[in-house]
Amino acid sequence: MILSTIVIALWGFISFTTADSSNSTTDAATTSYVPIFQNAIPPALTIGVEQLPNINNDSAVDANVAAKGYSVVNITNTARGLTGILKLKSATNIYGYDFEYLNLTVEYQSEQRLNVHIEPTNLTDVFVLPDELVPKPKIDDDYDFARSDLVFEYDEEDFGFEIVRSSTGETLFSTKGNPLVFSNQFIQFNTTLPQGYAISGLGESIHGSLNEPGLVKTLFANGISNPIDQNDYGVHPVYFDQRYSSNTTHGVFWRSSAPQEVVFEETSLTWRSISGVIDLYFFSGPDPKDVITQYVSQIGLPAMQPYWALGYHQCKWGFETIDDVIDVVDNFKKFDIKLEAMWSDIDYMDSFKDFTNDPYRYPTDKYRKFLDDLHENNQHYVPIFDAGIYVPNPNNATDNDYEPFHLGNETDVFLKNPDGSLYIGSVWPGYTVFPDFLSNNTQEYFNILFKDWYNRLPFDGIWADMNEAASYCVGSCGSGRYFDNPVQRAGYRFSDQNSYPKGFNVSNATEWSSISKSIAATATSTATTISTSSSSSLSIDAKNTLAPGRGNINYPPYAINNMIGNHDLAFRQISPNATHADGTLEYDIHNLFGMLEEKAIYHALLSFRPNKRPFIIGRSTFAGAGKYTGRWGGDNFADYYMMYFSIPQAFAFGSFGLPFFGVDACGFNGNTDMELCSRWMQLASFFPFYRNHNVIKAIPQEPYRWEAVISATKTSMDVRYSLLPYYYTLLQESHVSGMPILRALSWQFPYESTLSGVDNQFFVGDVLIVTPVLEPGVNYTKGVFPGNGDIYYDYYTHERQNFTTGKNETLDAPLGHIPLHIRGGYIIPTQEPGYTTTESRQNPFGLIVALDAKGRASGKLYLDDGESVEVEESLNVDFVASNNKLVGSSFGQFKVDQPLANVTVLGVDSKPEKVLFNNNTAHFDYTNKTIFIVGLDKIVGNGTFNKEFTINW
Ligand code: MIG
Repeated sequence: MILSTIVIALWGFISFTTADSSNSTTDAATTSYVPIFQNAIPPALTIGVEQLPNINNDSAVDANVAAKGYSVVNITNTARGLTGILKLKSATNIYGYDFEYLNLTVEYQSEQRLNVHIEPTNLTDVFVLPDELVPKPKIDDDYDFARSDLVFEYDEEDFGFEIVRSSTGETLFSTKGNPLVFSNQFIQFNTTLPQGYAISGLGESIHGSLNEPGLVKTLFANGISNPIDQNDYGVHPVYFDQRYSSNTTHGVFWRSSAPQEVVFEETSLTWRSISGVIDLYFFSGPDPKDVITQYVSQIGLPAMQPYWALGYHQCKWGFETIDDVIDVVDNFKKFDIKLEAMWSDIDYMDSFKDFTNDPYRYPTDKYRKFLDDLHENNQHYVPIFDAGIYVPNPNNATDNDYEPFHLGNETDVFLKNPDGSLYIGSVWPGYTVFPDFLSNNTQEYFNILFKDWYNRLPFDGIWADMNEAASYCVGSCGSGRYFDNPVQRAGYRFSDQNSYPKGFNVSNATEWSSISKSIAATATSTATTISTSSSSSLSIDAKNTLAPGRGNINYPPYAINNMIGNHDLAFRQISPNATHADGTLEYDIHNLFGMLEEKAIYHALLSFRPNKRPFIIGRSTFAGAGKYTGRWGGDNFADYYMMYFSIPQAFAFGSFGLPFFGVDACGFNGNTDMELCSRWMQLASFFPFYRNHNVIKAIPQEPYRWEAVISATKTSMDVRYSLLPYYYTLLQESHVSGMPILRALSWQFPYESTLSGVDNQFFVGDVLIVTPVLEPGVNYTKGVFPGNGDIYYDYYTHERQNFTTGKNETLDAPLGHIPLHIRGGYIIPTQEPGYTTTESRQNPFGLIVALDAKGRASGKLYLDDGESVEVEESLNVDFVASNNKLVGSSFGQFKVDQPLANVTVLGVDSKPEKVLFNNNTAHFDYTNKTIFIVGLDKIVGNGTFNKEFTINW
C-alpha cells in the first residue's frame, strides 16, 4: 500500500494522457490528445543523495547511552522561576559538536503553564526561533504563583529535570536518568512514560488517534500523498498525554521549527531535533479539552471563518475549460444538490503560472461573467494558488511578459542561494522562484498581486497548495538554467498540436527541442552528483559528517527518516541551504514555509477587503497556522481505510488549533465508486470543511454522478444545513477558546479508559455523535454510547435509544443512512435548509430540545453578520429547559429577523395538555415521546431570538 502511495504521488515525474471525461461544449476542432504535464527539467536534477535514516541503522550510536550529559554549575531563583548554567561533562560530539555551556531558564507562566528553555550561552551559529515567526507564550500577569499546578525539579550532578503535578504528586515528565544532548546539529532529551500510555499529537501523519510503542514520528514538512505513519505536509510539535491512573491530561509543546524526530518506546519517549534550542511548554489541563484550549490559546486561536465556509464545496482537478466548470455548477442546480462554493485547481492557469488565467481555455470575460453569476446566486469561488512563482525565459519576449516574476525580482522578495543568486526551483510551470516571507517587501508584493488578480477575477478565498514548499529539483535547479527554460507544456485538448499553450510564440518550440536534448543528455549522467554547468550553488557536503558552526546543512550527521525519495532533506522540496533575506537558512524554518505563506495571503486578502474574513485552505501548517487558515487533509486515496483515517486526522488537527478541517470526500487519488462515495459524502458532511475533490485522471465524482449518491448526499446535506446555526456557534466557540469542533469520545468522557483511542466515531460539539460505516458491503455499523445513564436519541426518528453503557451497539446502516444520535441534556439551534447558506439564513429557526433523565437540557446559539473581522454586533442566546419549561434569553445587539418556527422536545413521558409560547397557546403534536411544536412563527412573529421567551408544556 505504501509503495503504491509513492508511485501515485510523484506527479512531477509522470506523464499520462487525458481521459475524455467532459462534455464541454467548447469548439473541439483543435482536439488532440497529447501527454500532459511534461516535466521540463532534466531528471538528473530530481535525484537526491541517498541517506540511511539513523533509526534504520543498527550500528548507529545511541546518544542516550554514549553521551555524558551536563551538570548544574549554578542556579538562581527569579520572580517567576529560576535561571542557571549547565556545563558539559565531557564532549562526545556524536551527531554534532557539543556546546560546553548552556543557559537554563524556567518560567512559571500561569497556574497551568510552565516553560523550560535551554540554549547555549554562546548563540553564535545557533538558530533561535524569533517571536515574530512563532509567538512565544507569555507570562499571565495576574496569576497566583503559589497556585501553579506544575512544579520543576532537577538533579544537579547529572542534570535532568522533572515536571510534577502538584495536586497529585505525579511525575508528568522526567529526563532524569538520561543525558541531555545539545550540539550544533543534534539535540536530544528523553522522558519516562507510564506503561500503556495514551498519547496523541505530534503531527502530521496519517495514524490512528494514539501513538504506540515502536512508533517513530518524523516532523518535517513534505508534500506527499498521505503516507501512513510517515511525515507529511505540516508539523505540529505537541503531544497530549492522557492518564487514566489519575484522570488527568497534560500537554507538551516544543516550540521549535527544526526538523525533528520522536521515538516512542514501551515506557519512554525520545525527542530529537537537528537544530534550534530547547523551548518546552507544559500545559497542565487537567482535562483533555482544557489542555487543548490552553495550548491553542497560546499558539494562536483559530480564525473565525465566514458563514458561507460551512456550505458545500466542489472541486476537481482537470476542468479543462471554464465551460466544464460552468457545467458542474449547472448540474448541481439541475439535480437540486446544494452547492455553496465552486473551486478551481491549476487548470485555470495560463501554463500553471500563478496570478494568470489561460486566455483560451479560461478567457477573462467569460470567467468574469461566471463569477458574477455565481455571486448573483449567493455562491462562491475559490481558486488554487501554488507556492512557486514562474521564472520566465528572459530571451523570449512572449514568455518574459510575466510581471509577478519581475516585480518580485525587482523588489527582492525571492529566496536565494547561499551565494546570493536566486534559488531556482521547479514546479508545475517549469522553473520557479519562491517568495521569501522573511524579506521586507514580500507582504507588499502579495498585496499588489492578489489585489490585481481579485480585481480581474473576484474570488472568495484562496486554496494554498504546494506550500511545504514543493520543488522537483534537489537543490537549486541552477540559476543559469532558466535562460533555456522551455515553457511548461500544458497539454489540454484545446492547446495546439505541440501542446504549448495556444497562441504561444512558436519559437519556443525550437527551445523545447534543444532543452529536451539536454535533458536526455543529463539524464544519463550519474544521479548522485548534481553537477550542473550553471551557477547552482548547491553545496555538496560530504555525506553526514560533523562540521563546526552551523554544521552540515544539506546532509546532517543525524539523518532523520524523511519519508520521500531516498530521505534526502532536499528531495521534492526547497533545499535546506536556501537562504532567507536575513540569512536564516531554510534548514531551520522549512517547517514554517506553509504557515508564513498562509499568513501573508491572509494579510494580502485583508489589505483590499479590510473587514471581510479571509477564507484560506492550506496544505502545510505549523503550530499557530489556524489563526490564518483552515486545512484539508491533502492527497488521500479513494479507499475505505482513508475514509476511516479522516476521523483521527480531524481529531489531530482540532487539537493543533485547526478545527476548520476536512478531507477530499470520495477520495483524491484513484477512482472512487458509488458505495464509497455515498458513504463518504455522508461522513464528510459532518466535518467543518465539506469538500469533494479528486485527481485529474480519475473518474469524475461529483455527487450527481450516481443515483444512490445523489440521495445519500441530499439527505446529509439537509441535515448539515439544518444544523448550520449549531456549527456556526461551534466555530465561534473554537475561535474564542480553541475548542475543537469534532471531538473524540475520550475528550468528552475523559475518565472512561475504554474510550481511549476510539476513532471510528466522533462528537460534533458536545451533542451529536456520528457513527459512520467505514467498510464496504455492510448494512450495519457498530458504536459505543458513553456516559453513566446518559440518554441518546436517534436524530432522524427522535426515538430514545435503549443503549447499554459500555456495550458495542450494532446499528442499522443501509446505504444512504449514517447513524446520528443526540445526547440528552442539550438543546441545539437549527434553521430550515436552503440551497445556499445565504438562503438558509433567511429561513425560520428551530430548536431540538433533547431532555436528559431528569428532564433538563441546555444549549446556546451565536450569530453575527457572518463576514466581519471586527464584529460590532453579535447575538448570544442561551436556552435552558427544566420542569417542562424552556427559557431563551439573548444578549447582544445583532438583530435576527427570522422567527422561531419549530421546537421539538425529545424525551417527554406523557402528552402535555397544552403548550404555551409566552402565554399564547401553540399548536403541537405528540408521538414517540416527542412534542413537535410547529407553526410557531404564526403566533410569535419575527425576531424571536432578540428577546427573552418562554415555552411551557
Ligand atoms: O502536484 O494542483 O494536493 O489537491 O489537485 C500536485 C494539483 C498538485 C496537489 C494537491 C491536489 C491538487 C494537485 N496538487
